Amino acid sequence: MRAHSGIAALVQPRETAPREEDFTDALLTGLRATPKNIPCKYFYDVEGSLLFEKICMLPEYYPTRTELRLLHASAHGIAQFIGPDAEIVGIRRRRGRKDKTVARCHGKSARLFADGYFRTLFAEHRGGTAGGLSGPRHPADRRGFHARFSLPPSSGRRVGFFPGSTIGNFAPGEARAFLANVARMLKGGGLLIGVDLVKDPQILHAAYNDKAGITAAFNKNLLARANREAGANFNLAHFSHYALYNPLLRRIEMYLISACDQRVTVCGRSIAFAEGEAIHTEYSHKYTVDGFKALAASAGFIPRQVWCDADRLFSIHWLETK
Ligand code: AVJ
Repeated sequence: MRAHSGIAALVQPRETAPREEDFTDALLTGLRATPKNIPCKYFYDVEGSLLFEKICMLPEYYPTRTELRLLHASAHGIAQFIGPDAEIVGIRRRRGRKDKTVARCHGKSARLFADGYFRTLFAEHRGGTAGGLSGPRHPADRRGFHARFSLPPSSGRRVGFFPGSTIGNFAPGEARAFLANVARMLKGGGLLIGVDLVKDPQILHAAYNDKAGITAAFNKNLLARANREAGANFNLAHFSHYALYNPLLRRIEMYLISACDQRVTVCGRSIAFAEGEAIHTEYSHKYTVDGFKALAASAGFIPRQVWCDADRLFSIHWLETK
């Protein structure tokens, strides 16, 4: 399916039809498991998506602005690899009926983001000027996406665009499986993917423990959402945000920690929490440039180019399919 703008959504074939009860089911399953967990895809309801947009603008959260600057600074080189006749495909992971509004928001901002960026890329590539586009924009920024350029007609060569280091939410094995799937869907084309890098743990720690407490609110929103949508009665004051960088597994690990022995009702079921007990909520894996290239190669891609910022905080990889 090709959108009018030239940006189509690539839907993962493995995803099944969404159901209303998905969140409640996943919540009950996760909270009955040992250790307890809530899948990170449930962060992004309307509240959570707004909190995430705030995270992206935090002084400590370097990935978004670094990636945007890098995309802009590397636009000419990126455009050379993409070529003039590609069909740019935004890759989305999130779907779900309960998440419909959110999915729409996400889809829309992702599309605006990709559209704006690739219009800039192509305009620069062809020596034009992108009307109204003077620099990198935050995805939430609606200004600047009205460039008068249209993408060149598609020759059927597909280029995937997967920014934001969302790939980091997968464990490396899952990431390989996901990339192998994407490689199949993009056969004959390529993938432009943003990947957060291994770095000084202090920088990582600060990025997921911001002073304003927005990441804590984002994490706790899972419990607030459970109260709103899954008939739960979590007392948010009785849980705390805990995020750390695990340098051996090269990932941020995010948890909600129970401050006391307590029982919480979720959809009519009583769940016990011991003092200090953790609910795992997210992993955010970090890669070295070579480590990610090796992962991409093991998924069937040919790594062709990498762009990094001067501080080596973030990377953008151009991967080709065989
Ligand atoms: C959207 C998955 C890339 O891992 O940095 C931000 C989500 N979690 N702060 C990340 C997130 C806490 C983000 N990703």
